[in-house]
Amino acid sequence: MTNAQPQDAFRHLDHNGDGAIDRHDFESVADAVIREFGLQPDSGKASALTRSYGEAWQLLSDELDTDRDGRINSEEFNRAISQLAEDPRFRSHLTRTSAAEFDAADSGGNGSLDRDDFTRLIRALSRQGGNVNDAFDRLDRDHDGVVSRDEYVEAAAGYLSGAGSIGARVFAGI
Ligand SMILES: [Ca+2]
Ligand SMILES: [Ca+2]
Ligand SMILES: [Ca+2]
Repeated sequence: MTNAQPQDAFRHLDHNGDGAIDRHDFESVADAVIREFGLQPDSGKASALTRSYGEAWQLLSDELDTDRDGRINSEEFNRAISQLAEDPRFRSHLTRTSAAEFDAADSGGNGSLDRDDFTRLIRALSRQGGNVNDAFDRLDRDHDGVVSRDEYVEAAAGYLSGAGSIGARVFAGI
């Protein structure tokens, strides 16, 4: 399967916008989410988030940083991301990371995010100011005004795996 929007994915992962993906991008995303939801840095939710981002960076850099300079530039990313996105080990990493993001934003702990929680989460995850409302509406398929954990995790974890994925459709334009 081909990835229709590697540029979008690269843009999202390059959180500080310096033109490459490195460890600092993952640390700054974790910090942004932890700050946005007022989590204690040593809490279970914050630790799960920091740990899963750290593991995701490790795996990404092992597979994509071909010249081993500690940064994944867009050429390195585009060359191999579609193949990596189909790797079951990578997908299970993404699932854990997405679940940790969701749990950080689920302040009530009831397994659902309302529009406000979701908007705050996406704003923390992405420095882009895209259309979060549309993304929420596409995710909330039963129109009950909340996004469930399964809906979020399936879409977010599938985001990198190609044009036809729910994630690609949901997060397009953010
Ligand atoms: Ca960066
Ligand atoms: Ca590199
Ligand atoms: Ca719903």
